[in-house]
Amino acid sequence: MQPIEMNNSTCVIIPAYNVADSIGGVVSGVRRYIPVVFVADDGSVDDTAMQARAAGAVVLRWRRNRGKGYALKALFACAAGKGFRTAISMDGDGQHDYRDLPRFAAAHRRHPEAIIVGSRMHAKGNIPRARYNSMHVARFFISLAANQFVEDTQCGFRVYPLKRIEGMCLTQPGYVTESEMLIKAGDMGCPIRFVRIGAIYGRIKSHFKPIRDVTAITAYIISYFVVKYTVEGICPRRPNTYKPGGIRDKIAANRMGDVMFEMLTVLGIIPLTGVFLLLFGLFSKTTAENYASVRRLDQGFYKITLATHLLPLILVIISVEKLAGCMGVRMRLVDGFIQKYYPHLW
Ligand SMILES: Nc1nc2c(ncn2[C@@H]2O[C@H](COP(=O)(O)OP(=O)(O)OP(=O)(O)O)[C@@H](O)[C@H]2O)c(=O)[nH]1
Ligand SMILES: [Mg+2]
Repeated sequence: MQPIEMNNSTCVIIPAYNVADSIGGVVSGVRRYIPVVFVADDGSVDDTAMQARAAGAVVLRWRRNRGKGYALKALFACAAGKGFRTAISMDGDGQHDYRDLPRFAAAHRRHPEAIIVGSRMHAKGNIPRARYNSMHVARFFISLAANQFVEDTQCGFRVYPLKRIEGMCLTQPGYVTESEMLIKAGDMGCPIRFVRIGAIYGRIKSHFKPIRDVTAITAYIISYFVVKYTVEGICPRRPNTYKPGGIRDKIAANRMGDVMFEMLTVLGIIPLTGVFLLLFGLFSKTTAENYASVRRLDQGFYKITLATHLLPLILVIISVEKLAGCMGVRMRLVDGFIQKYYPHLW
């Protein structure tokens, strides 16, 4: 096994929570390619930290569990503090195969300025149906916010040029952080590329709670769009709207304020869409080429509005499917629905 030619400026970072069974194998596998591995374990009640250390990782540990996003932020700060310029993030539960590392390294050499994300979307058959569908819908909205198509927005196997991370203010907790990073990086003009990897599910235990985490990601994205589309509406030719420390970050600095803002934007989405429609239709006469990110898409404004307003209908369809399932009727309505209304726009 050859160490990857990524010079000494690359390390691997792994958030790990109660993954004592898998973390040793992940760390020792990774170290066959990249010698420096940082693991962040916050509050695991098993031997995660001990196993990671025994396999040769440097372990950051704190007692209270603070979520994947917090662990990632600590890992980025640690990697940058030790002088690394690139960090490759992986999961510690064995869902990412360290033998894919050379392909990530090759993609990084081809696109040194880009964030490279693993993509499992081609392996639909290996992903639990509900998870795949949520990934499909997330991809539609996150790609829009990031101003480019991102094939799999929920994969944690990624290459980050650390200067991209240092240039943004990360405010969201838990599983929202990784979506926030793609949105902000893309909305600052950072290219995002992908490498196809396998989807490993099966018996692996997940801490991702579909209702809690999908709701949190959706609320954040909607609130982000409200700011983005206000800026795009009043500024000409301005597809990249994110500025570190700007209004969205200021609101998010206070957790309570952030939650309130998200609730208000979600509840107010119908009148807000009307405002954007006015800006799109009327303001465009005075502000040349406003909504630059939307205008480059075929029927972009119409499709985005439709997709946003149909979100509650997905929950209704899922409930109907569940009800039918209880009566012994197997329905697959939601798959076709999201394929139709959350299409690839690029
Ligand atoms: N340090 C830390 N790591 C976490 C925490 N939550 C999850 N992780 C780690 O993050 C990685 C991904 O977590 P999962 O719960 O499997 O989430 P996921 O892979 O996005 O979701 P699935 O696709 O359903 O498996 C694993 O290595 C977890 O151990 C946390 O609170 N703290
Ligand atoms: Mg997982």
